[in-house]
This record gives sequence, structure tokens and C-alpha cells, in this order.
Amino acid sequence: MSWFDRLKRGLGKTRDVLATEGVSVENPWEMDWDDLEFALIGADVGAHIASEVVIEARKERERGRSFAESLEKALLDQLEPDRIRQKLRRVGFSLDVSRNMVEFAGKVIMVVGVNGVGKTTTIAKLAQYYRSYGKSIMFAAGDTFRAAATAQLEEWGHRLDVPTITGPDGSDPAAVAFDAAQARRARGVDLLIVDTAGRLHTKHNLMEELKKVKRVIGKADEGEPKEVWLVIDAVTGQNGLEQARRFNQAVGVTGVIVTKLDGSAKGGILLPIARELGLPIKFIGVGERPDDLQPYDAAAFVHALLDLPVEAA
Ligand SMILES: Nc1nc2c(ncn2[C@@H]2O[C@H](COP(=O)(O)OP(=O)(O)O)[C@@H](O)[C@H]2O)c(=O)[nH]1
Ligand SMILES: [Mg+2]
Repeated sequence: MSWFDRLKRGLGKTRDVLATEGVSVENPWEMDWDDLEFALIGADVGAHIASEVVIEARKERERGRSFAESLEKALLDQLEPDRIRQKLRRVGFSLDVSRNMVEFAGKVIMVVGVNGVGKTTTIAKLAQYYRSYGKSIMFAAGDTFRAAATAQLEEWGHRLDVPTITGPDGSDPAAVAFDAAQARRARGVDLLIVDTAGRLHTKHNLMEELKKVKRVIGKADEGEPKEVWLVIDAVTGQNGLEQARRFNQAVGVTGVIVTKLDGSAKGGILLPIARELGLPIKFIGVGERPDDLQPYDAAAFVHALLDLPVEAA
């Protein structure tokens, strides 16, 4: 199965929500715009963006494009990094959207997010991804709060043959991160991926802990971590936005990974993440297997969502 087919399969549920409301390529001519707006809200794009998409799609439709083309263009307008950048610039923001996910300056990626969103699984997927490009990887088991968490990452480490730096259960996650950052430098490993705890995200404690983890990584390796990636579970829908705001405030998120798009009808969450938060989406997860992680590509995403052919992507 090609990656595009996997993406399509992964977005099936969101597509079903749209199809229930009559939004499909097979049904391109008759479209009730209110139904479209409703379907988009159902897919969790948020009321504001849903209305923007409909307005834009109607304009395109009136210019004589097919319904599918109109919708595609309107969705892309919300998701394409260049277009988002333009919009943000207009309101005074700048956004560094890195398209090349293989070559980036950072040596350490700190992965954050609430429990159960898929951090540890995503870390394993990232290791697989970067290794396929020839990079050497190391893990830091920074979720020391849960007994099983370290074991889970170690297990992935064994399976993928990635050295994993651990500490005793309940130990200071910052100490684990510090050791790991030093070990990465000493051993000349290309990339250290740091797992973190995700409990108590509404409480002060976790955020203070994460700030400390970030700080000590910088002590062991100046300027790192250059990347702090937030994992959001698509199933949580609009809640993910609130999580993103909190984590961003605490540790300065540089990128987002949206997981479980396969298990969710809320694929629309990518729109407000991309647009309202201005945070670049780095990867999307569309399944539990190590290769069910893909660099984010707005055109491919929209095409898979609408079940359009890949060549136009
Ligand atoms: N369907 C699906 N399941 C996923 C995906 N990513 C992670 N999971 C599952 O989500 C559950 C929690 O993942 P885990 O990595 O332990 O989350 P963590 O608590 O954030 O570290 C596990 O059962 C994973 O297999 C995904 O993209 N799709
Ligand atoms: Mg975990």
C-alpha cells in the first residue's frame, strides 16, 4: 500500500462525516452549503473556519469550478503553509514553516503532550523515519512518573535497536534528560528524542517539570532542544487546541504532530491548528504501525480527505 493510500485509509472516518452530509467527489454538482458547513463543524474545524471555507468554496464555485475543486481550493487555503504564512503576515505574525523534515539544525527533539495521545508510539515512529534517512538515534525515557512508561520506550528501543537512557521510576525526569543529552554528544549520535510525562497537564507541576527538562537539556548541550514537538490526538478534537496553547505557553512548541487521524472523524482539527495557532504541523499519524507516520503535506492531506487522485497533489 502506498503512503498516499495509507493516508486515505487513515482519513476514512473524517471523509465519512463529510460524505454523510453529501460532500463527495461523486456528488459534485448538488451541494447544500449549509450542509457543508455543518459537515466541516462535525469534522472539528471549528465554526469560524467552517464558515470561511464555505465562503471561499462558494466563490470558487461561482467562478465555474466544480464543487470538488472549489472545496479543495478552499480547504487548501486553510492548510497550505505558504498561504497560512501570508495570512499570518497580514496580521503581523511570522511563521517558520520547515518543509524539509529530514535536514534540520536540531540535535534534540523534546516530545510533549498529554497522556495517551501517542507520544511514545510517535517517538518510535520518528526513530524509524529518521533512521531510514541514515540518522543515528537515541531515546531518553523522560516519563518517569508511570512505571510502565520507561519500559514501553525501552521495549521500542530494543525492537528498533535504539539506545535508551533511563532513570529509576519516580526519579527526576530532568536528570534523565540531562544524562541523555550528555550521552548523545559524547557518542556523536545524530538525534536524541526525549519522551516526557503527560499527566496533570492542567496543573502547574507538569509544566514546571517540562520547563526544567528543557532547561537542563540546554545545560548539557547549548542551544538544545531546538525542537519541542507537541503530540495531539485528533480524537480529542477542539480540546487539542487548548492543550496546544498551554504547552506552547510553558515550553514554546516548535511543531505539532497530530496522531490517530485514522481513529477519528475529527481530521478537521488540522485546520485550526495550522491557522489559529500558527504552529507548523510536522507529521501526522494515521495508524499504529511504525510507517503510519507521514510528514505533513497540505495538498496530500486535502486530496486524501476528499478522495481525489494523488497526481494533482
Ligand atoms: N490508531 C492509532 N493509534 C495510535 C496512533 N498513535 C498512537 N496510537 C495508540 O495510542 C495509544 C497510546 O499511545 P502512547 O504512545 O502510549 O501514548 P503516550 O501516553 O502519549 O505516550 C497506544 O495504544 C498507541 O498504539 C495512531 O496514529 N493511530
Ligand atoms: Mg508514553
